[in-house]
Amino acid sequence: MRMCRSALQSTRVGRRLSNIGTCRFSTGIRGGRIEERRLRALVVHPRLPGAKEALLSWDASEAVSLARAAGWDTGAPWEDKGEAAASSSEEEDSDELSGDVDAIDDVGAYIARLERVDPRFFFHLKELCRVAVQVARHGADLLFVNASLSPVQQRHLEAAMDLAWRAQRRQQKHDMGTSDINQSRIAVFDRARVVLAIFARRASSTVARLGIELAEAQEVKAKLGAGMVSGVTSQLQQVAHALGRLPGCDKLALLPRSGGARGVTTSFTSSPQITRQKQQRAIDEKRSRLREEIARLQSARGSRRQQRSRDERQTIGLVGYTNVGKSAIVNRLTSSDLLVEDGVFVTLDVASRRCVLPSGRECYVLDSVGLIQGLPINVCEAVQATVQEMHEADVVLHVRDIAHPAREEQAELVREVLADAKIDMERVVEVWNKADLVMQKEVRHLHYLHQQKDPTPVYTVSALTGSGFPQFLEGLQKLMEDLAIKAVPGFQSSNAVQVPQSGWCTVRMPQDLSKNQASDLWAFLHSDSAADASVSTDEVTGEVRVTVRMSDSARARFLKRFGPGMLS
Ligand SMILES: Nc1nc2c(ncn2[C@@H]2O[C@H](COP(=O)(O)OP(=O)(O)OP(=O)(O)O)[C@@H](O)[C@H]2O)c(=O)[nH]1
Ligand SMILES: [Mg+2]
Repeated sequence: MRMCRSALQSTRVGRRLSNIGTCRFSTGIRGGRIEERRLRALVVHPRLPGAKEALLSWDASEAVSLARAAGWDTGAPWEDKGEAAASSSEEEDSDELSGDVDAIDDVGAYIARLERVDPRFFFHLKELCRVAVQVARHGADLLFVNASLSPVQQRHLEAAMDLAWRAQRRQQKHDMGTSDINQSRIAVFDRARVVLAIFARRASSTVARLGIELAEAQEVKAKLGAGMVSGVTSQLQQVAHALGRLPGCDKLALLPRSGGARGVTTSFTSSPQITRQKQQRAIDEKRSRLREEIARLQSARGSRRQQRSRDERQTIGLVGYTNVGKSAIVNRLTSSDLLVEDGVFVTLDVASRRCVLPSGRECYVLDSVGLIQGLPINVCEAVQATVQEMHEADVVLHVRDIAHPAREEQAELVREVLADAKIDMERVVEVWNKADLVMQKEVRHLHYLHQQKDPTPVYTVSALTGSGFPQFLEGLQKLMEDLAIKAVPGFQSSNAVQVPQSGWCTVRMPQDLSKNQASDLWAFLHSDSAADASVSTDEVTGEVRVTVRMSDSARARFLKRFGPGMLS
């Protein structure tokens, strides 16, 4: 056994990496092979005053989805819920702190009801003890608090989780005679950190990976600023007291001999301030190195964007809360096969596809990274790229899951992000997806309510069945044409061109056109409106006539460039 332990400790997987994205954990060596299992997470959803009770279970299940997207096991510890409750009923009777398994709801999250947020631990003391007991009892490898934690709260929670970790080891020793399992301490994640863990796990591009490294460096710096664990000894003793009731544990054995927890016992060779300054300097240097590298790589992405704008095709960007069906809509519009899955953050990078509108006009459609409450927009490169792309899109489709109970909250968050990014709301159109899951009557009612507040048209579609797409495409085309006309120089000024309705028209090509003029004209007709073009020659005058279907915007551009003489 000793051999196994040392071999295990010497492997990278044996120790949990400090990196945000770690999701696997070695449990030992059997038959010469390292056995791995997924990290177990205790998902704690804090229920704070003011939160909608009706959305409680959705919010908790979203937290569980986030943990699963990070690659963590959220189910296993709770499957023996009844068993755990029965076996420990004796202790629970004697102490309400160690009970409360009912607080783990059907979706697998522990619901912590809080009156207010504690500045030191996030949870009030009683709830903190409960959380620690849950973590210890179920052998969780990490704690995910579905909220935003300050660096101080994170540090203090880590100290409390150290006690839970000691309790886990003692329990294992008590039950199995060994405490080899779970060599690593219990990490604490808040919502932003989990999002980063998801991106870290699945980041495929170099920019994305560097972005994660930058976020990690920022986090380490914030933690340094939070200082040491101090002034919470009595609270930690209370936690140890609650944990001491678990089988094989006793309060005194849980508290570290120095009387503190991780952070308190750290020894410094020089003064703490000097060491911290040195560490901060090193982190700052790393951050500026990473920023430079990211900027360099992003300029390459910028030139790809310029390439798109040079070929004059308009761009439609899709934005929306995660899991609303953005990729499914892009697939339907462009006959692509982008990954579509039920879960959060399935799409982790912006993708561009070509789409042909009913008029035959081509444009680009951009799928994007979904947004979510508590998303660390400033540190997540992929999310920043999404916002940037939306900024440059001609039309932004705000996709909403109309069947979701939290659809209004989700929409509000997206609108806030668009407003923060100063995206012109005139270019934003709402697309209500998943209409197949909602009764027609309800959709009509929702339309009515929407129209009371906002007269801009919304499109109701189902990416699954294709319903609503013909009207959606027509509306989209019209909007893009209107926007293109506005973009024509001179529009709405004193010498603005007169733009007739779109449709068929005839271009008469005089015989005295120079070679250059003729080729220019043909190039224009070919690129902008050549679909269904037919060419004839007047037998008497020899004039060439091209009958083409032109959109309003193409017609406006034609008139600007070649004048009204040739068009009828
Ligand atoms: N019933 C129904 N399900 C849909 C519809 N559109 C998408 N879905 C489902 O919704 C889930 C999410 O779809 P995606 O297209 O991956 O959603 P997304 O917005 O791209 O999600 P992220 O990339 O994670 O932000 C998948 O399970 C789809 O099958 C729809 O119109 N009706
Ligand atoms: Mg997607």
